[in-house]
Amino acid sequence: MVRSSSTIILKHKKLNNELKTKAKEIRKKILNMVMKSGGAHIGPAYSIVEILTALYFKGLRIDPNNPNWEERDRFILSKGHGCAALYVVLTEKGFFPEKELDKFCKKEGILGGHPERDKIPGVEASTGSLGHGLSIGVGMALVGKFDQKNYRVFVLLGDGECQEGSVWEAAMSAAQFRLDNLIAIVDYNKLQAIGAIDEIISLKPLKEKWSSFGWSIKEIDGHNFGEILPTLKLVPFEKGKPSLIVAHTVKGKGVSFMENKIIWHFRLPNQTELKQALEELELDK
Ligand SMILES: Cc1ncc(C[n+]2csc(CCOP(=O)(O)OP(=O)(O)O)c2C)c(N)n1
Repeated sequence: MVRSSSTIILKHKKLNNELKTKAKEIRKKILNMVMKSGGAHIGPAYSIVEILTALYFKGLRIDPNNPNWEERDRFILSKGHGCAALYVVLTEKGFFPEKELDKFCKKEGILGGHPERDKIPGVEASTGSLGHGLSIGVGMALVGKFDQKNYRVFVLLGDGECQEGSVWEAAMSAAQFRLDNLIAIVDYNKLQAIGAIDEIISLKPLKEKWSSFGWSIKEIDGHNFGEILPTLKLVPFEKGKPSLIVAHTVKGKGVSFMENKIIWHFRLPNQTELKQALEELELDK
């Protein structure tokens, strides 16, 4: 008995370490990709690397060889400006060749500054105009219920994005329709494009707001695989209710001078900063 529980702990440790290594690789590839194109949004992408890594490598039921498989789980990146992270994760999973990353934001490529559903294998919804992903997710989840399918719909939202009224309309309908096949994740990094959420329109108390809208909630550290993976395993948190994961994150996570600095919402590093960032991403942190 003791041996079997220590074997399980070791297995979890090994998996978490593998995913940490994967996340580090993904951050490096994001940086190299945006440097080639001159298009940025590094901070918003770095904030969601662990969430996407956990979803795509351990959470979602998907088949990269059959991206339109009817039974697949659906994932919507509602904060479409964080797409650099999604693109790298999709290539790592084999949805399209890695060389596409070299054409990010170029007219000869498929990867635009915001994700487009009809161009990119694995992208379920075109996003970028904030506030729409959850409504699209409600529609997909509703169809799943009507058609008696077992797929789940995951929607990743920005915290600033939650200031949009349409998010709350979608949240109300999801509860009304008892969509326990819908899981929203809020990337709660406390910063939006031009400042701190609390100084612009605070979301507090975030958990209580969603809960009063009829959702079942769990709160986690959105960079810790030891918390993300077990939480994903628990969905739906309650039968008959949509689930919300409030993921506490850091904008620009992984590079010290980018972390929590609003300027890295848009900025591209100069050569000295690039070198430092890549060096830091090599370190075991
Ligand atoms: C409807 C709409 N309004 C404004 C924008 C411009 N915009 C792009 S990113 C962003 C900030 C979003 O903040 P948040 O949701 O907190 O995401 P984060 O930057 O932290 O990833 C804004 C306002 C947009 N894309 N869509």
